[in-house]
This record gives sequence, structure tokens and C-alpha cells, in this order.
Amino acid sequence: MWGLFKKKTQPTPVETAADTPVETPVTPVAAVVEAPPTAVIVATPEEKKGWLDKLKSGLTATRNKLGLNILFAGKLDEETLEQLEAQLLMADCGMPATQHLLDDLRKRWKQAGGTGDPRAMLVESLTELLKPLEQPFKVAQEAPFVIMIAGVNGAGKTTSIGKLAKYLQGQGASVLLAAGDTFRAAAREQLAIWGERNNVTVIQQAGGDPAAVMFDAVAAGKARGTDVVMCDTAGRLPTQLHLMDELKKAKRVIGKAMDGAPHEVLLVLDGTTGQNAISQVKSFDDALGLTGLVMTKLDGSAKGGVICAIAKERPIPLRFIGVGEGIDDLRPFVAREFAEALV
Ligand SMILES: Nc1nc2c(ncn2[C@@H]2O[C@H](COP(=O)(O)OP(=O)(O)OP(=O)(O)O)[C@@H](O)[C@H]2O)c(=O)[nH]1
Ligand SMILES: [Mg+2]
Repeated sequence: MWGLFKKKTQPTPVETAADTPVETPVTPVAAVVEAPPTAVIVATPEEKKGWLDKLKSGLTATRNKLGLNILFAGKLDEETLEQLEAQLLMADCGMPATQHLLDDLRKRWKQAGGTGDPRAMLVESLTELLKPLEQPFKVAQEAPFVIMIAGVNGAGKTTSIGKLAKYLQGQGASVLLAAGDTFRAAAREQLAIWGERNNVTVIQQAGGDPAAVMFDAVAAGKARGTDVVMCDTAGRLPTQLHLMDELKKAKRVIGKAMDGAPHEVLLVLDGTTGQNAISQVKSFDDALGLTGLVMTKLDGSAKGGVICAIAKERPIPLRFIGVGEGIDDLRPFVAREFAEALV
């Protein structure tokens, strides 16, 4: 699928539209920070192994909280299941997912005639529970593929955009970024640094309407034949209704710049948040109609179990997970990989 990007040549720069109709006046024109052509990066088997090790060590805190090695020393009796219940809840799996996992485990144990490896059975139960979240990015043929990124303050939105820019370039896609967080100069600078690191063009504007910057970026992406446009947004709480309305408006305005856009609305979640992540998912989904999730900071988090809660309570595809601040520390979510790293 990504192969289709590989043959594309770097498009020539064009002006962005200054007087395009949006819901609020768009002045001045967003600044375009140009970038030189990008190289295609291909992941090696060593890199894949490195990632699995990183995932496993990142989830150590959650794994320790589950304490499964001690727990499964004996057989799977009711006392062990009770202990497991407490531990799953402590790792933020939430009641519905915990109950589901215990029932499933009981069933597997019974079907196996009361023998076998309970740890392996739990890996199977977890994989099955998490599998619906494993839905990789599908990029439409029609360019640009527009991704809007939302989330609470400090969740890891801008960092994830930087990592995603590299990931997508590695798949052969050309990328353009929109600095939709117009409130803070530091936010624009942070995105510009990621743009420089990745040799990617950033559309930005000092102050003004975030929707206008995103509109300009999509228009520029269309004119240039860019494969992917990613729109950063300022952090906000779902309870800040005026800020949620601003986000809804930005989404509508992106749709005016291009029919069917944004193609992907991603919520970035901080993996250390725990159960609150569920209410964030529900609120942002109700407001924006999410198409996917990104979970960051799973390194060092003891609350990785919240992914199980999401799978049970609001199963929105988990497109990517992050286990570090480095540019390569974000990868597609694979249910079995995650289950094996967790148990
Ligand atoms: N350990 C770790 N840190 C991360 C990860 N992702 C992001 N961070 C850090 O989290 C902090 C906040 O990241 P940002 O990308 O600025 O978050 P944001 O959502 O854009 O923040 P606002 O724009 O202020 O709402 C930074 O210090 C990042 O380096 C991750 O996967 N692991
Ligand atoms: Mg940010």
C-alpha cells in the first residue's frame, strides 16, 4: 500500500491561498517553512528486535504491578484468579475488561481440562481482547491524506507528530505539517524543530485562528501533491467546552479545504493517565468522531492495562503506541506483541 508513495518526486513549492473562504477571516497568510527533499528510511530486522525489547522493558512497571510470575507459580485456582482480579484492576484494566479476562481465562482453563500454562492462556485472552484495536493506518489513494491530532495538554501530540512524520517518510510518503497550536510561540517552535529534524515543511502563523492554518496547510498539500498533511492542535480538556467547539470548527474547516478530510482524527493519550484515559476517549470521540488513538509514554507507566479498558469500553483503533521520547519510539500497535510484553 505504502509502495504507491515511493515513486513520487518532490513537488515544487507553491503559494498558499490568501483569500480562501473559511468561517473566520484568514489574515495574514500562514508562513511556509520550506524543507529540502527527504530520504526514504527502511526498518531493518535489528530495529524490529530493538523495538520489541524496548516495548518489553517499557511495560516492565505494568508487568510488575500485575505480578504474574509469582501469581502463576501454581495452578489456576479461584484464589489465584481473585489475586489476578485485584492486580488487573490496579494496572488500570477497569472492571468490564477485568471481568472479561477472568471469565475467558476460566473458560480456557476448563476447556484444557484443568491443566496447562495459565500464563500462555492469559496471553491468548489478552490478544483476543486487544485484537479489534489492531487496525493499521489505511491511507486513501487521493492525496493529501489529512490527519488531525487532538488531546489534553502535554499528552504527547507534537512529539507524536514528529515521530509519525519520520515513520510515514520511512514508508515513502511525503509529509507536510500544520502548526495548529497557534496560542503559544513555543508550540510552533517545537513543531518547527521536528519539521527540521525530518526535513518536512511546516505551515505556521503567529497567533490567529488555528482552523485557518489548517485550511492553508490542506490547500498547500493539495497544490503540492503531498501525500500526508498532519495538523497539530493545542492541548485542551474535554470540559473546556469553548475549546472543544474550536476543535470541532477546525475539523469542519478542514472539510471545506478538501472533501472528505480529515481522513483520520487521532486522539493522543498519555499512557500514564490510567482510567481517566477512558473518559478522554469517550468525550473526544463524542465531540469529534475519532478514527484512531495514539498512546504515548508507555515506557515506565504502570498503567498500561488501560488499553484493555479501552478495548472493552470504547474500542477505537489504537494506531500507534509510544515507548520513549526518541524519534523511532512510536510504532503501530500489534495486539500479540503488546500482550506478550505485558505478561
Ligand atoms: N517518556 C516518554 N515521553 C514522551 C513520550 N511522548 C512524548 N513524551 C514527552 O512528553 C512531553 C510532552 O510532549 P508534547 O509532544 O509536547 O505534548 P503535547 O500534547 O504536544 O503538549 P501540549 O501541546 O502542551 O498540549 C515532552 O516532554 C515529550 O518529550 C513517550 O512516548 N515517552
Ligand atoms: Mg503540542
